Amino acid sequence: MSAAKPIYVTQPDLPPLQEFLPYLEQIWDSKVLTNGGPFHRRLEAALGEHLGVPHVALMTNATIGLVTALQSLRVTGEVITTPYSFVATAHSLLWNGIKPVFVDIDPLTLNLDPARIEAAITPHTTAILPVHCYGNPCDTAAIQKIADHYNLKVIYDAAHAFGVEQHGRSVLGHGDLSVLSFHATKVFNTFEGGAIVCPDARSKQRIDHLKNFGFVDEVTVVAPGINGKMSEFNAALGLLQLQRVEQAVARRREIDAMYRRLLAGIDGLRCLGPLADTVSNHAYFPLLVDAAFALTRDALYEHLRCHGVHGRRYFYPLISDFPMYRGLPSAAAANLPVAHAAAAQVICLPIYPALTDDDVRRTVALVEAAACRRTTASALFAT
Ligand code: T4K
Repeated sequence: MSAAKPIYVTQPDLPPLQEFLPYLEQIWDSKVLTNGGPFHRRLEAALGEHLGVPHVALMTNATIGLVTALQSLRVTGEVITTPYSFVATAHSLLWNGIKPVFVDIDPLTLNLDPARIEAAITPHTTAILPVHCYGNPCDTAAIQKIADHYNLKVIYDAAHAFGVEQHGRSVLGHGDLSVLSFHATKVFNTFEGGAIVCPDARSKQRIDHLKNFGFVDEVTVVAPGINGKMSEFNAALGLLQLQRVEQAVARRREIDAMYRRLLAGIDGLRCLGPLADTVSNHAYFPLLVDAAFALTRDALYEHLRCHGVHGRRYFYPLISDFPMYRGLPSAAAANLPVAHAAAAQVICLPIYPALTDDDVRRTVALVEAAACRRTTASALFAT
């Protein structure tokens, strides 16, 4: 075990505490803590403007956001989704009594592969739930074409995709709804939090009702809603975080470039992306480790850990391998070869604004040291 300072896969970016205190004083003075207060309204408007999207409904977190988005579009039956994601993606379907149908991913983006969607559509299919994994945009045009042809809804799990743009516009404008996460581990955090990006005022209004138990007014309940409201504390923090997020992404971009430069040329490693014509948020730094590398992905993960660098194997195990999903026909390994390969190869290296250049060099030096094991062995055989 290493005595060096541990480095985790991420660390939340926070404003100086003093800057938050005036916001807290306002909350304490007003005694408005939740239920759509002034900070909640201000953050919804500010996010709409910042992200370049028409309507934003703040939520308590992305998981409740996904559950609510599915409810709001009255999605039932079967929904096509990816096994290569955080488990909340599929859980949101089970919470709605919907059957997930897993479809394999594209080997280059690790997002749902549109070429495999049609074969999974049945008379019970009502929607597609893709994930912009690591913030890399899905093939939104191909997915929409299929959805239009089969009259399916599309809800994007955009938990990783805060601020991501492609072809000059926000990726959050695609599909019927997109769901963001503002969890502590995300590019933009409000401690816990999330939002649903809506195309029009009507869909936002339905979500606003659903996240408040279905109440329309004091005596009218129009749907079996849930409590999905963001508190004033989280919303106020979000306003402050919004002032910092561009700088935070800029530092992430530098770290991403440094990793790519320093890791280039090491046999058996591939950095995911970058994608053409895309403004990334650098939410994650996924590295694929293949058979040409000296160690397996898991051995590299343990090697880094032993030296205090805590990368993460996002997303291993696959969702389809968890007990509540593995009995589904679509969860069979033979149906998901690319996802299985990715789950066995990816390690996400630390990336967050406070990560120093020395931290990046230390992480890469550990990877290089692991790579040298094979180089040394091959050199010995050659002599
Ligand atoms: N859809 C997708 C595609 C998602 O990735 C997620 C969540 C969701 C939906 C659901 O969103 P939310 O309902 O959460 O809004 C983390 C997060 O808990 C989870 O939000 C995230 N995705 C997932 C990819 O990662 P863990 O179990 O890896 O988190 P944890 O607690 O091990 O944190 C990772 C590292 O971050 C720690 O080693 C240290 C650091 N950390 C974490 C927390 C929570 C801190 O420094 N401070 C903190 O407060 O799941």
